[in-house]
Amino acid sequence: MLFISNLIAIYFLMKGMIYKISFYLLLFFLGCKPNNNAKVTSDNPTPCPENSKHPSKDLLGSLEGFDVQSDTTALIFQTGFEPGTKIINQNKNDATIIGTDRTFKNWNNWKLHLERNPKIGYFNIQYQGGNANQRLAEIVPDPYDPNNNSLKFWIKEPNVDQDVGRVQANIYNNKCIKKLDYSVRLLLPSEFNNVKKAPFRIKWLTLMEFWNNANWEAEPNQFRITVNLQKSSKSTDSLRIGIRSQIRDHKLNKWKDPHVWDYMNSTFAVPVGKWMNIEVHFVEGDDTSGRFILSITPEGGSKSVIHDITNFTHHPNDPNPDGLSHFNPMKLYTSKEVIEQVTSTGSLLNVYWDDFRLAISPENIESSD
Ligand SMILES: [Ca+2]
Ligand SMILES: [Ca+2]
Repeated sequence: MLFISNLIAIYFLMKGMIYKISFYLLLFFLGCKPNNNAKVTSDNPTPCPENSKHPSKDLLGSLEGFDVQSDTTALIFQTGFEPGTKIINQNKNDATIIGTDRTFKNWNNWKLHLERNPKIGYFNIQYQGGNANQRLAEIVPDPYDPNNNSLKFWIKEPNVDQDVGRVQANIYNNKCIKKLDYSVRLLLPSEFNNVKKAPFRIKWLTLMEFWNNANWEAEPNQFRITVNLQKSSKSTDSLRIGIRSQIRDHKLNKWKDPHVWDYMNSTFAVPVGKWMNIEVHFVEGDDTSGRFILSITPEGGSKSVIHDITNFTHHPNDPNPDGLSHFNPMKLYTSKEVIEQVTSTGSLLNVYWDDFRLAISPENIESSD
Protein backbone atom coordinates (compact mmCIF):
# COMPACT_ATOMS: atom_id res chain seq x y z
CA MET A 1 0.00 0.00 0.00
CA LEU A 2 2.83 2.33 0.96
CA PHE A 3 4.62 1.36 -2.24
CA ILE A 4 1.59 2.28 -4.38
CA SER A 5 1.09 5.65 -2.68
CA ASN A 6 4.83 6.39 -3.13
CA LEU A 7 4.49 5.62 -6.83
CA ILE A 8 1.50 7.98 -7.13
CA ALA A 9 3.42 10.75 -5.30
CA ILE A 10 6.45 10.29 -7.57
CA TYR A 11 4.12 10.38 -10.62
CA PHE A 12 2.61 13.75 -9.61
CA LEU A 13 6.04 15.17 -8.65
CA MET A 14 7.44 14.20 -12.07
CA LYS A 15 4.36 15.59 -13.78
CA GLY A 16 4.77 18.88 -11.91
CA MET A 17 8.45 19.06 -12.84
CA ILE A 18 7.69 18.34 -16.49
CA TYR A 19 5.16 21.16 -16.52
CA LYS A 20 7.67 23.48 -14.82
CA ILE A 21 10.53 22.48 -17.17
CA SER A 22 8.20 22.91 -20.17
CA PHE A 23 7.22 26.35 -18.89
CA TYR A 24 10.84 27.52 -18.57
CA LEU A 25 11.74 25.97 -21.94
CA LEU A 26 8.84 27.91 -23.47
CA LEU A 27 10.04 31.15 -21.86
CA PHE A 28 13.57 30.42 -23.04
CA PHE A 29 12.44 30.03 -26.63
CA LEU A 30 10.30 33.15 -26.37
CA GLY A 31 13.35 35.08 -25.17
CA CYS A 32 11.74 36.09 -21.85
CA LYS A 33 12.61 35.48 -18.26
CA PRO A 34 10.12 35.26 -15.45
CA ASN A 35 9.96 38.43 -13.36
CA ASN A 36 7.70 38.48 -10.37
CA ASN A 37 8.52 42.15 -9.72
CA ALA A 38 7.52 43.57 -13.12
CA LYS A 39 5.88 46.92 -12.46
CA VAL A 40 6.06 50.48 -13.75
CA THR A 41 8.01 52.67 -11.37
CA SER A 42 9.30 56.21 -11.45
CA ASP A 43 12.61 54.70 -12.58
CA ASN A 44 10.89 53.92 -15.86
CA PRO A 45 9.42 57.29 -16.88
CA THR A 46 7.44 57.54 -20.08
CA PRO A 47 10.00 58.33 -22.77
CA CYS A 48 9.89 61.85 -24.14
CA PRO A 49 8.29 61.90 -27.59
CA GLU A 50 10.39 62.69 -30.60
CA ASN A 51 9.48 66.09 -31.96
CA SER A 52 8.98 65.11 -35.54
CA LYS A 53 7.69 68.52 -36.51
CA HIS A 54 10.68 70.71 -35.84
CA PRO A 55 11.66 72.66 -38.88
CA SER A 56 14.80 72.60 -40.94
CA LYS A 57 17.78 74.83 -40.24
CA ASP A 58 16.55 77.07 -43.06
CA LEU A 59 13.51 78.01 -41.06
CA LEU A 60 15.53 78.37 -37.88
CA GLY A 61 17.64 80.90 -39.76
CA SER A 62 14.53 82.98 -40.29
CA LEU A 63 13.98 83.41 -36.56
CA GLU A 64 14.84 87.07 -36.35
CA GLY A 65 15.41 88.12 -32.79
CA PHE A 66 16.25 84.63 -31.59
CA ASP A 67 19.95 85.30 -31.90
CA VAL A 68 20.58 84.00 -28.39
CA GLN A 69 20.13 80.25 -28.74
CA SER A 70 18.50 79.55 -32.06
CA ASP A 71 20.84 76.60 -32.63
CA THR A 72 19.32 74.70 -29.70
CA THR A 73 15.61 75.34 -30.17
CA ALA A 74 13.29 75.09 -33.14
CA LEU A 75 10.35 77.29 -34.05
CA ILE A 76 7.05 75.46 -33.58
CA PHE A 77 4.47 78.25 -33.65
CA GLN A 78 4.01 81.91 -34.53
CA THR A 79 1.05 84.26 -34.63
CA GLY A 80 0.34 87.95 -35.00
CA PHE A 81 -3.38 87.50 -34.13
CA GLU A 82 -4.21 88.50 -37.71
CA PRO A 83 -7.38 87.56 -39.66
CA GLY A 84 -7.90 83.83 -39.61
CA THR A 85 -7.40 83.66 -35.85
CA LYS A 86 -10.19 84.20 -33.38
CA ILE A 87 -11.10 83.78 -29.72
CA ILE A 88 -13.90 81.32 -29.06
CA ASN A 89 -15.69 79.64 -26.15
CA GLN A 90 -15.57 82.62 -23.82
CA ASN A 91 -16.96 81.44 -20.49
CA LYS A 92 -16.67 81.91 -16.75
CA ASN A 93 -13.28 80.28 -16.44
CA ASP A 94 -11.59 80.38 -19.79
CA ALA A 95 -11.56 80.80 -23.57
CA THR A 96 -9.43 79.57 -26.43
CA ILE A 97 -7.92 80.80 -29.68
CA ILE A 98 -8.21 78.92 -32.96
CA GLY A 99 -7.40 79.37 -36.62
CA THR A 100 -4.51 80.17 -38.93
CA ASP A 101 -2.71 83.50 -39.10
CA ARG A 102 -2.33 83.78 -42.85
CA THR A 103 0.28 86.54 -42.63
CA PHE A 104 2.79 83.80 -41.75
CA LYS A 105 3.60 81.14 -44.33
CA ASN A 106 4.04 78.32 -41.83
CA TRP A 107 3.87 77.27 -38.15
CA ASN A 108 0.82 79.47 -37.89
CA ASN A 109 -2.12 77.25 -36.81
CA TRP A 110 -3.11 77.17 -33.14
CA LYS A 111 -4.33 73.58 -33.22
CA LEU A 112 -2.08 71.95 -35.78
CA HIS A 113 1.24 73.54 -34.87
CA LEU A 114 0.88 74.46 -31.21
CA GLU A 115 -1.53 72.07 -29.49
CA ARG A 116 -0.74 69.01 -31.62
CA ASN A 117 3.00 69.33 -31.14
CA PRO A 118 3.89 66.13 -29.23
CA LYS A 119 5.66 68.13 -26.52
CA ILE A 120 2.80 70.57 -25.97
CA GLY A 121 -0.24 69.66 -23.87
CA TYR A 122 -2.86 72.31 -24.53
CA PHE A 123 -3.44 76.05 -24.86
CA ASN A 124 -6.18 78.18 -23.35
CA ILE A 125 -6.90 81.63 -21.97
CA GLN A 126 -7.65 81.36 -18.26
CA TYR A 127 -9.65 83.77 -16.08
CA GLN A 128 -10.45 81.60 -13.05
CA GLY A 129 -13.78 83.33 -12.57
CA GLY A 130 -15.72 86.52 -13.15
CA ASN A 131 -17.55 87.63 -16.27
CA ALA A 132 -17.04 89.63 -19.45
CA ASN A 133 -17.81 92.89 -17.63
CA GLN A 134 -14.98 92.30 -15.19
CA ARG A 135 -12.11 90.98 -17.35
CA LEU A 136 -11.51 89.73 -20.89
CA ALA A 137 -9.03 88.65 -23.53
CA GLU A 138 -9.91 90.04 -26.97
CA ILE A 139 -8.32 90.28 -30.39
CA VAL A 140 -8.53 94.00 -31.22
CA PRO A 141 -6.74 96.55 -33.42
CA ASP A 142 -3.39 97.84 -32.18
CA PRO A 143 -4.16 101.25 -30.63
CA TYR A 144 -1.27 102.78 -32.63
CA ASP A 145 -1.90 100.95 -35.92
CA PRO A 146 -5.50 100.13 -36.89
CA ASN A 147 -4.22 97.79 -39.63
CA ASN A 148 -2.57 95.53 -37.09
CA ASN A 149 -4.34 93.13 -34.74
CA SER A 150 -3.20 92.42 -31.21
CA LEU A 151 -4.31 90.45 -28.17
CA LYS A 152 -5.67 92.69 -25.43
CA PHE A 153 -6.00 91.58 -21.79
CA TRP A 154 -8.05 93.88 -19.59
CA ILE A 155 -9.26 93.87 -15.99
CA LYS A 156 -11.91 96.22 -14.63
CA GLU A 157 -12.66 94.46 -11.35
CA PRO A 158 -10.88 91.76 -9.36
CA ASN A 159 -12.42 88.64 -10.92
CA VAL A 160 -10.96 86.02 -8.57
CA ASP A 161 -12.43 86.00 -5.05
CA GLN A 162 -13.00 89.78 -5.41
CA ASP A 163 -9.37 90.08 -4.44
CA VAL A 164 -7.11 89.63 -7.49
CA GLY A 165 -7.45 89.99 -11.25
CA ARG A 166 -6.37 87.31 -13.71
CA VAL A 167 -6.22 86.98 -17.51
CA GLN A 168 -3.52 84.64 -18.78
CA ALA A 169 -2.42 82.46 -21.68
CA ASN A 170 -1.74 78.89 -20.54
CA ILE A 171 0.48 76.40 -22.36
CA TYR A 172 0.05 73.45 -20.01
CA ASN A 173 0.70 69.72 -19.61
CA ASN A 174 3.85 69.86 -21.71
CA LYS A 175 6.38 67.05 -21.95
CA CYS A 176 10.15 67.23 -21.98
CA ILE A 177 10.60 70.93 -22.76
CA LYS A 178 14.17 71.32 -21.51
CA LYS A 179 14.83 74.48 -23.50
CA LEU A 180 12.47 77.21 -24.56
CA ASP A 181 12.82 80.44 -26.52
CA TYR A 182 10.00 82.78 -27.23
CA SER A 183 9.49 86.33 -28.26
CA VAL A 184 6.40 88.45 -27.88
CA ARG A 185 5.69 92.15 -28.28
CA LEU A 186 4.10 93.95 -25.34
CA LEU A 187 2.49 97.38 -25.09
CA LEU A 188 1.80 98.94 -21.71
CA PRO A 189 -0.71 101.64 -22.72
CA SER A 190 -0.96 105.10 -21.18
CA GLU A 191 -3.04 103.76 -18.24
CA PHE A 192 0.26 102.48 -16.89
CA ASN A 193 1.33 106.07 -16.20
CA ASN A 194 -1.22 105.81 -13.43
CA VAL A 195 0.34 102.57 -12.20
CA LYS A 196 3.72 104.36 -12.11
CA LYS A 197 2.20 107.06 -9.91
CA ALA A 198 0.69 104.62 -7.40
CA PRO A 199 1.21 105.89 -3.85
CA PHE A 200 2.39 102.44 -2.74
CA ARG A 201 5.05 99.89 -3.52
CA ILE A 202 4.09 97.30 -6.18
CA LYS A 203 5.67 93.91 -5.61
CA TRP A 204 3.73 91.87 -8.10
CA LEU A 205 2.08 92.57 -11.39
CA THR A 206 2.79 89.32 -13.18
CA LEU A 207 3.50 89.30 -16.94
CA MET A 208 4.83 85.74 -17.35
CA GLU A 209 5.12 82.61 -15.23
CA PHE A 210 6.88 79.24 -15.54
CA TRP A 211 5.81 76.18 -13.50
CA ASN A 212 8.34 73.41 -13.01
CA ASN A 213 6.40 71.80 -11.40
CA ALA A 214 2.87 73.07 -10.77
CA ASN A 215 0.90 73.05 -7.52
CA TRP A 216 -2.48 72.36 -9.16
CA GLU A 217 -1.23 69.05 -10.59
CA ALA A 218 -0.14 66.03 -8.60
CA GLU A 219 3.46 66.73 -9.55
CA PRO A 220 6.28 66.42 -7.01
CA ASN A 221 8.94 69.14 -6.46
CA GLN A 222 6.77 72.19 -7.09
CA PHE A 223 8.69 75.27 -8.26
CA ARG A 224 7.84 78.42 -10.20
CA ILE A 225 9.56 81.37 -11.86
CA THR A 226 7.61 84.63 -11.94
CA VAL A 227 8.29 87.70 -14.10
CA ASN A 228 6.80 90.80 -12.47
CA LEU A 229 6.45 94.48 -13.16
CA GLN A 230 7.44 96.18 -9.93
CA LYS A 231 7.58 99.63 -8.42
CA SER A 232 10.30 99.66 -5.81
CA SER A 233 8.87 102.31 -3.50
CA LYS A 234 6.01 104.71 -3.01
CA SER A 235 8.03 107.64 -4.32
CA THR A 236 9.59 106.12 -7.47
CA ASP A 237 7.97 106.95 -10.78
CA SER A 238 9.07 103.97 -12.87
CA LEU A 239 8.32 100.31 -13.44
CA ARG A 240 11.04 97.65 -13.38
CA ILE A 241 11.26 93.97 -14.21
CA GLY A 242 11.85 91.58 -11.31
CA ILE A 243 12.23 87.80 -11.71
CA ARG A 244 12.06 85.38 -8.81
CA SER A 245 11.61 81.70 -8.09
CA GLN A 246 9.87 79.87 -5.27
CA ILE A 247 9.24 76.37 -4.03
CA ARG A 248 5.97 75.20 -2.59
CA ASP A 249 5.52 74.71 1.14
CA HIS A 250 3.23 71.69 1.28
CA LYS A 251 2.48 71.96 4.99
CA LEU A 252 1.28 75.55 4.72
CA ASN A 253 -0.06 74.99 1.19
CA LYS A 254 1.56 78.17 -0.11
CA TRP A 255 4.60 79.37 -2.05
CA LYS A 256 7.57 79.77 0.25
CA ASP A 257 9.30 82.94 1.28
CA PRO A 258 12.18 83.60 1.07
CA HIS A 259 12.47 82.84 -2.60
CA VAL A 260 14.97 80.36 -4.03
CA TRP A 261 16.34 83.35 -5.94
CA ASP A 262 15.15 86.89 -6.61
CA TYR A 263 16.62 89.35 -9.12
CA MET A 264 15.68 92.95 -9.79
CA ASN A 265 16.87 95.16 -12.64
CA SER A 266 16.97 98.69 -11.27
CA THR A 267 18.47 100.40 -14.32
CA PHE A 268 15.95 99.66 -17.10
CA ALA A 269 12.72 101.66 -16.85
CA VAL A 270 10.00 99.72 -18.68
CA PRO A 271 8.52 101.99 -21.36
CA VAL A 272 4.87 103.06 -21.24
CA GLY A 273 3.02 103.97 -24.44
CA LYS A 274 5.53 102.20 -26.69
CA TRP A 275 5.62 98.66 -28.10
CA MET A 276 8.56 96.57 -26.97
CA ASN A 277 9.79 93.15 -28.06
CA ILE A 278 10.49 90.76 -25.19
CA GLU A 279 12.65 87.67 -25.64
CA VAL A 280 12.76 84.87 -23.12
CA HIS A 281 15.30 82.06 -23.02
CA PHE A 282 14.80 79.20 -20.56
CA VAL A 283 17.08 76.21 -19.97
CA GLU A 284 16.15 73.64 -17.36
CA GLY A 285 19.07 73.07 -15.02
CA ASP A 286 20.66 73.47 -11.60
CA ASP A 287 22.57 76.36 -10.06
CA THR A 288 25.31 76.02 -12.67
CA SER A 289 23.39 74.87 -15.75
CA GLY A 290 19.96 76.50 -15.36
CA ARG A 291 19.46 79.70 -17.38
CA PHE A 292 16.80 82.35 -17.59
CA ILE A 293 17.48 85.29 -19.89
CA LEU A 294 15.02 88.09 -20.56
CA SER A 295 15.76 90.94 -22.93
CA ILE A 296 13.71 93.88 -24.13
CA THR A 297 13.95 95.90 -27.32
CA PRO A 298 11.71 99.00 -27.23
CA GLU A 299 10.36 99.93 -30.67
CA GLY A 300 12.97 101.97 -32.47
CA GLY A 301 15.53 101.30 -29.73
CA SER A 302 18.27 98.82 -29.05
CA LYS A 303 18.14 95.56 -27.15
CA SER A 304 18.80 95.50 -23.39
CA VAL A 305 19.46 92.28 -21.53
CA ILE A 306 17.30 92.85 -18.47
CA HIS A 307 18.21 89.63 -16.67
CA ASP A 308 20.77 86.94 -17.47
CA ILE A 309 20.35 84.43 -14.68
CA THR A 310 22.34 81.25 -14.08
CA ASN A 311 20.52 79.40 -11.31
CA PHE A 312 17.99 76.66 -10.61
CA THR A 313 15.15 76.50 -13.11
CA HIS A 314 13.64 73.43 -11.45
CA HIS A 315 13.11 72.55 -7.79
CA PRO A 316 16.56 72.32 -6.15
CA ASN A 317 15.68 68.87 -4.76
CA ASP A 318 14.18 67.46 -7.96
CA PRO A 319 16.16 64.24 -8.61
CA ASN A 320 14.76 63.78 -12.09
CA PRO A 321 13.90 67.10 -13.82
CA ASP A 322 11.63 66.30 -16.72
CA GLY A 323 11.14 69.62 -18.49
CA LEU A 324 8.92 72.68 -18.15
CA SER A 325 5.47 71.25 -17.68
CA HIS A 326 3.44 74.48 -17.72
CA PHE A 327 3.96 78.16 -18.55
CA ASN A 328 2.12 81.43 -19.06
CA PRO A 329 3.91 83.27 -21.88
CA MET A 330 1.48 86.22 -21.59
CA LYS A 331 -0.21 87.13 -18.36
CA LEU A 332 -1.90 89.97 -16.49
CA TYR A 333 -2.30 89.06 -12.84
CA THR A 334 -2.27 91.51 -9.97
CA SER A 335 -3.87 92.78 -6.78
CA LYS A 336 -7.11 94.64 -6.23
CA GLU A 337 -5.02 97.60 -5.08
CA VAL A 338 -3.22 97.92 -8.45
CA ILE A 339 -6.46 97.40 -10.42
CA GLU A 340 -8.22 100.12 -8.43
CA GLN A 341 -5.27 102.49 -8.89
CA VAL A 342 -6.24 102.52 -12.60
CA THR A 343 -10.02 102.06 -12.45
CA SER A 344 -10.43 104.89 -9.93
CA THR A 345 -9.81 107.25 -12.86
CA GLY A 346 -12.47 105.53 -14.97
CA SER A 347 -10.16 103.45 -17.18
CA LEU A 348 -9.13 99.80 -17.38
CA LEU A 349 -5.98 98.01 -16.40
CA ASN A 350 -4.96 96.63 -19.80
CA VAL A 351 -2.05 95.36 -21.86
CA TYR A 352 -1.61 94.45 -25.53
CA TRP A 353 0.40 91.49 -26.88
CA ASP A 354 1.46 90.75 -30.44
CA ASP A 355 3.77 88.59 -32.58
CA PHE A 356 4.12 85.60 -30.32
CA ARG A 357 6.77 83.17 -31.61
CA LEU A 358 7.62 80.00 -29.76
CA ALA A 359 10.62 77.71 -30.14
CA ILE A 360 11.38 74.62 -28.06
CA SER A 361 14.15 72.05 -27.79
CA PRO A 362 13.55 69.53 -30.58
CA GLU A 363 15.69 66.69 -29.31
CA ASN A 364 14.44 63.52 -27.68
CA ILE A 365 15.98 64.02 -24.27
CA GLU A 366 16.00 60.30 -23.51
CA SER A 367 18.75 59.82 -26.04
CA SER A 368 20.48 63.16 -25.79
CA ASP A 369 23.23 62.17 -23.32
CA1 LIG B 1 -0.51 91.59 -35.17
CA1 LIG C 1 9.09 69.36 -14.72
